[in-house]
Amino acid sequence: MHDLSQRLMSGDIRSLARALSLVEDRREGYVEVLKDCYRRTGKARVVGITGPPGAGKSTLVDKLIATYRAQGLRVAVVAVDPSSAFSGGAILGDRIRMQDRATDPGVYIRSMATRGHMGGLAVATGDILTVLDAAGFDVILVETVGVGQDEVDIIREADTVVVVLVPGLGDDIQAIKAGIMEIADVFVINKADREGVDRVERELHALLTLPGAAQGWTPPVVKTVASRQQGISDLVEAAERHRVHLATDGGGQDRLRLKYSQKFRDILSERFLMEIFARHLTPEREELLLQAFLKREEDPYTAAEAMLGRLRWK
Ligand SMILES: Nc1nc2c(ncn2[C@@H]2O[C@H](COP(=O)(O)OP(=O)(O)O)[C@@H](O)[C@H]2O)c(=O)[nH]1
Ligand SMILES: [Mg+2]
Repeated sequence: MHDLSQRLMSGDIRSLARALSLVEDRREGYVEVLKDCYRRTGKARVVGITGPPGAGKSTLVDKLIATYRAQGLRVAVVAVDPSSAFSGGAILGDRIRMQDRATDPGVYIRSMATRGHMGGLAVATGDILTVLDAAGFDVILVETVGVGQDEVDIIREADTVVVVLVPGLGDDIQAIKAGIMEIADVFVINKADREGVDRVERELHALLTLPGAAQGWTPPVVKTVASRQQGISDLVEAAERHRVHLATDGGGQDRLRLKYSQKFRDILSERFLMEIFARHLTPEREELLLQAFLKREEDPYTAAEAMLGRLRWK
């Protein structure tokens, strides 16, 4: 066993931080740490919180931390916010908001770098969850901005997906319907202190009662005012009901199977790419190939086959 694994599993927070960086940056030894951790996973429950920027996700996360802590549970938070890659502002804001949690040893908050993951952001996030699970956290909250495919993939790592909406986003409900709406297990209408709550609620219920919408589980709709701690216990309870549903209904197993078949394929493609790049494709070589593709002197299919061939005869 990697000595970092041993130490993070015994609760050493500094080793945990080092292991997470090792894994996130894919540095020497990261696979060993993941192998060690994998066997110790399956205990944490992962709750994903997604929704448009400014919906109050971080505020909700902060209140959820407080609620779970009051139940004696250890809580980790993974903040994945692509917008912070441009401004740096979002994450900083989150840090300040969650500052009073920073001194609690039962809480661990981690921001994900959103760029430079060869296997993709979702794969990196999944691995971070594996390490946190092995480190013994009871609840892991993952905050993402629900916009692109990356975020949909990340949120699929969660056992329970909470989609946060706010009043006054009527058209947006239609817009996010296709992607995030489908994977919502619980809906939150946050900022319920604002006008237009009834309208969002009506629209949501209309969507949820569409033919074929419900399959064994109809996502409950919870109204919250996160900034005033209202509705948080309803949200916790809704998430808990979903956990019980997953555990008792066959749907939970199907979901896990799907998740792990995806995970395995992701690992295969990432390892494959890493192997190719490490052994046979220097940046210079890649640049030459690119030039050749652009000039139509070479085609990418033949080039890919040539790479495959090299792996075979290695
Ligand atoms: N009026 C109102 N404001 C809220 C509520 N929840 C959060 N906010 C505010 O909305 C803003 C964005 O919140 P934040 O948690 O950063 O949103 P995020 O981008 O989804 O993480 C902050 O100024 C919060 O104080 C709420 O229930 N009602
Ligand atoms: Mg946020």
